Parts: sequence; structure tokens; C-alpha cells
Amino acid sequence: MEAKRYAGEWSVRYIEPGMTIGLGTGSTVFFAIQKIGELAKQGLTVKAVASSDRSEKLARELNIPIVSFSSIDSIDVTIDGADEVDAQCNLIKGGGGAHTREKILAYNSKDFIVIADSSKLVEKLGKFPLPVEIVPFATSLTLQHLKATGCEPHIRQENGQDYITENGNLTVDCQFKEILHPILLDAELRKIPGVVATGLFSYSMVTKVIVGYSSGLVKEI
Ligand code: ABF
Repeated sequence: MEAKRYAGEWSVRYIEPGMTIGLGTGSTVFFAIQKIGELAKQGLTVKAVASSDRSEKLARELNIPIVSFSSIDSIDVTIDGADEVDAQCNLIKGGGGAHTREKILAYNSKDFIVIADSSKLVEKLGKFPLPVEIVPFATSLTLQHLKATGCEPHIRQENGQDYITENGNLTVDCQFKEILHPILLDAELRKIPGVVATGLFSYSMVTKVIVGYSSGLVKEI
């Protein structure tokens, strides 16, 4: 947990007064939002858009002004976590169930800063099951198409029921043996009607990755 805190707190140095910032979701972002709250208390003026109700609630509790996505043209910097980061800085995200909104934030941000503890660094993506958000219609057919791409797809459950995203959809966790070509796989999956968004984020979206270590070391990639 300390390694996550180091990465989260380090990331706020990229926030400047007057910026519109994107808030990701997860236990690493929690520390970044807390730090932004401290800075706001000391007079930093920013506004924020959040990728989830959880992050929005936390930001509001800390008096960070939240604005709706429809009221802004772009985001200066988004800070978000990841489930896996490969050697090229491609990402798997979505373990927390919010990757579709997180991708919209990242895509619309001038800078997208990823924060992670060192356990998230991998040579190749794929040990972590890839989250894919799908519409809850013709689910069994969509699952067949997902399976045909080479994975074992499992509809995510929470408290014995299907996990429903904040967009009203299902999440399918797709276990691949190994993801050799993340960008090609993302394109292949997105061709399937019913797929809303995958948790694969290309390196081209990422400005930098901030990695925290339990020793207190922080590295930027
Ligand atoms: C979000 O939080 C998700 O995309 C990702 O699943 C998760 C990161 O995990 P952590 O809670 O360890 O920060 O960013």
C-alpha cells in the first residue's frame, strides 16, 4: 500500500493552478486524490472530472470542485492506475470496473499519467484477465466471439450477481495465455458488435508511468 501512496503522491507535481484534471479510479488514485485535496485546501484552484462515482464522491468530500464532462472541452492531465504495465507502457486496466470511462478521460487528456506500484510491471500483458465491457444483449453470442479470439471469457460477478458497470453494462474478464500484440488485439475485440470498450490502453495514450516501490523509491518511465 505504501508503494501505491508514493506513486500517487508523486503524480500531483504535474498539476498546475487552473488546470482541468481527470481523476481515475482505484486504490492508487485514492492517494493522488487525497493529495490534490490537501493542495486544494492550501489554495490550489483546479476543477476535476471523475471516471467513477467512487472517485467523484472522494473528491467532493475533499472539496475538489467537480464539473461534468459535457461542460469542458478537454482535460489538461488525467491521473489513473493500471492493473498491468508492459515494457512498452501498454496497459491493462479495468480491474476496478471503470475502464470505459477511464479510456474516455485518457483519450481527451493532453497528458495521461499512470500511477502504479512495482508489482504491476510485466514483460508481456495477459496474466491479469483483460476486462471487456459489453452491452447486456445477446450475451452468449458475444461471449462466443470473444472466445474465438483465443481467451476464456468469464462474466464478472459481484455478491453472486452479474457486476453491472456505471454505464449499465456487463464486464467480461478475458483470460488470455499471453497478449503478444495488444494494439491488434484491441482492434480485433472492438470489431465484435456488443463490445463497448476493452481494458487495453495503447502506449501511445500514455505520457508517463510513475512507479512506486515499497522502499520509497519512485521511478518515472
Ligand atoms: C483503475 O484502478 C483501474 O483501471 C485498475 O483496474 C485499477 C488499478 O488498480 P489499483 O487499485 O491497484 O490502483 O485505474
